Amino acid sequence: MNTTKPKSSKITAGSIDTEKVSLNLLRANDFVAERIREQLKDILVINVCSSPGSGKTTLMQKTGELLKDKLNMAVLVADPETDRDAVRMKDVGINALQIVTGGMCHIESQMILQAIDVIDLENTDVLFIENVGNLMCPSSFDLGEDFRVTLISTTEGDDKPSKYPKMFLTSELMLVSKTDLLPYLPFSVDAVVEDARSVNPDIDVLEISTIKGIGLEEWTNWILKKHKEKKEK
Ligand SMILES: Nc1nc2c(ncn2[C@@H]2O[C@H](COP(=O)(O)OP(=O)(O)OP(=O)(O)O)[C@@H](O)[C@H]2O)c(=O)[nH]1
Ligand SMILES: [Mg+2]
Repeated sequence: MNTTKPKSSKITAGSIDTEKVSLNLLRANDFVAERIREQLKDILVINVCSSPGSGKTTLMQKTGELLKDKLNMAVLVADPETDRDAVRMKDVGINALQIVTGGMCHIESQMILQAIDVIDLENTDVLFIENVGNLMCPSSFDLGEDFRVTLISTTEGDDKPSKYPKMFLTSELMLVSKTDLLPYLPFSVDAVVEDARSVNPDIDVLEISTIKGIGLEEWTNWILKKHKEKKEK
């Protein structure tokens, strides 16, 4: 049994500690997340979050291409409607399953529990969960992942981490995406990193441009290292 505190109980500055003063309404979600963690103990599970359109699916497509000779990957991808993202991934040969949330703004762990029964995980080393595009709601829901990775694209503005703190507080890695657009935008990488670290001093940061291939070696090395560490556990 994992004894570390669930991510749902991580609180941002100024918020109320529900553990002490009221019911933790996410306890059922945390319980299922723990079952997923036990079931997927041999697979590295990464929950990929961001605002809509920050480049999650494009990154998954490219990651599949870069890792295909090293690791078998699968993706569970959630959107409120359509199967467009799963189709995009399948088009490039990735084992992907679409979760349509029917308008819900996040994934809950019971959806993952159902999905892992359907997707073929027999030969999977790394399971990515592409969350619904949203910097708010997904942050409270533990999906049984080993790591949470949040993209922040240069088009979103460098002041976002403190405005949506729980997502950055509960993420192990922040990917500053679309850096190819930096010459055209009033966006400071230093400022966004400082803002994210004011919320979560431990957050790792990588700068990437998926379409220009910048920072992707560091990203795939990060995945390979985490996979190796999990295997050795
Ligand atoms: N300039 C630039 N555009 C990018 C990059 N990566 C993705 N895009 C573009 O950004 C747009 C959104 O990319 P997606 O990969 O669909 O983003 P997403 O986060 O999966 O979107 P949702 O699933 O709807 O939340 C597309 O038009 C991509 O081509 C990048 O590195 N640089
Ligand atoms: Mg997508």
